[in-house]
Amino acid sequence: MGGGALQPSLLGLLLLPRCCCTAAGPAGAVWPQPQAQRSPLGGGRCLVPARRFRFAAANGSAVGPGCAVLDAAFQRYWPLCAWSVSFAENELSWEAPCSELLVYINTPGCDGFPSLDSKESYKLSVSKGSMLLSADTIWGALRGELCFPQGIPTPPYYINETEIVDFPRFPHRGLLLDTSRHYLPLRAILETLDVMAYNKFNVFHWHIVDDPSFPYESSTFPELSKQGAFNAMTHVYTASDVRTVIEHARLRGIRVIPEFDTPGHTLSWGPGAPGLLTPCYLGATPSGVYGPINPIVNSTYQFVTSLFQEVSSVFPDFFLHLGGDEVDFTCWKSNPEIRAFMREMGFGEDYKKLESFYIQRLLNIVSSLGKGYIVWQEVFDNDVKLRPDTIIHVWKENGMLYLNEMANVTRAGYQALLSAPWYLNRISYGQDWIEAYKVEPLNFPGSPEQKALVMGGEACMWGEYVDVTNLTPRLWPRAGAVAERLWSNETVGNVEDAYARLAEFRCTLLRRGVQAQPLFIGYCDQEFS
Ligand code: CP6
Repeated sequence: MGGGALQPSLLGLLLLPRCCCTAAGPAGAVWPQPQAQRSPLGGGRCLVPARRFRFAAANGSAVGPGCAVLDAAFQRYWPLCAWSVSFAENELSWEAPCSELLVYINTPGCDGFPSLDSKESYKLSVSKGSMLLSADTIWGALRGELCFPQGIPTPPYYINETEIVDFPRFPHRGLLLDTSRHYLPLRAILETLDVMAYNKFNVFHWHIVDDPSFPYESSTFPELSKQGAFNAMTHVYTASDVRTVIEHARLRGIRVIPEFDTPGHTLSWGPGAPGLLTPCYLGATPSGVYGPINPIVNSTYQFVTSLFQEVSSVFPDFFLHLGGDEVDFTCWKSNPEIRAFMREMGFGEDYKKLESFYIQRLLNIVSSLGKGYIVWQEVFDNDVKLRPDTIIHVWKENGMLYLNEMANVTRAGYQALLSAPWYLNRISYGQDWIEAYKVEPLNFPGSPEQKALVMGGEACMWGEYVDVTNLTPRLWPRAGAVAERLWSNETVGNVEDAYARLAEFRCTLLRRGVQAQPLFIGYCDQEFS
């Protein structure tokens, strides 16, 4: 996108109601937009009596008090709800109070983890004197959010008679954080998970290690972070940190999928794992520089077996992200032993075959550990033999050619995830959330069966220029554009309408203490800072 001049279409937005000074109509305040919402014409409404208001399990609910997910949600949301900001006066004398929000959950289960096939639908109904949130599972109840609507700016807190029936368009709605280019303190990750939940994101893709640093503290190979972290004392994620992230995410219905990207993007692994990386050569002698993981020695496969054994037991999700992107062949080409191996294997000069040889063995190892896997698109592009349930993650932009890749991946029968148009680390002058918002993941030629293989997508925050100082404002509310695209109905796409709701949602985030950046000119009713 060009910088500088405002696009004409943006000028129209100047005329919109400014951020947050609108009375929060029930339709206006919700982000992402529910699948169906109606306010029955009886015009009934009820008052939320702030002092007495409570959440409770409904009669007959399969999940009730004592369920940590539910109890924690009640505790989190109470202070976030607008009606808790100040107490209405004389509230007892008002009509038809809604003094409680009842939660009804159909299926028992509270101790597990959310998964790709968790049922996330919910129904929220407000009628005279009662508010009911019902869902099939605890994960659906979490998507209902307990503040209804997402924030009513001023007392008294009336809620119009409303019914919301809601469910996600795609089951995988992720956010990638990169903790290798810059270390992100635990607190920043936990806060990001909070805001993800407000946006109905349900996957935290933890790009935890990469070339620059290895902050994951491995119990099997402690030297990896001792030698590979920016600072082995302060810039590591201990086993306890990782458990904290996983539980914080679980309580919000968010899956944690770690990425241990190989055979490229592994320079930081070298110092803590002697013999793992390929020594690059200058002529006949090692140059002292290292390349991708060395795919021709058995010790490599022993190492990755042990590492992924650990990772598989530490991270409960069925899926691991195995990377496989951007493998640079120059080092492999320079190494005489690798060249000899290529001849022996009959690979000729095709180093993609060597890459596939490594990936194939890795995939077998991970399969035998009982895990599923997600890989970046090169693994598919290079014709690696894949399990039919593999998920291919499309990341190369090539203009709009990523849609062709979505078509190719799904035509081959694989499930696909889209990230190519959603790099939030990349910024430009103007309202760049609009571009992300306008993306239509299914806008490629293909059969209905192909479209059904699109599991969703992920917004990415690559870390080259992002650390804890700018993470939050760069992410929010821009990531919300991706969240709505992945949650809401295909028909939800009007940019002016989205602008009004997103600007208001951003004010809600400020009220909740999240330093979300402004979309454009305007103000929030209450000043927070
Ligand atoms: N790091 C890793 C990155 C990228 C990838 N893998 C990347 C490169 C270019 C763009 C976006 C992301 N920074 N490990 C590719 C998936 Cl435009």
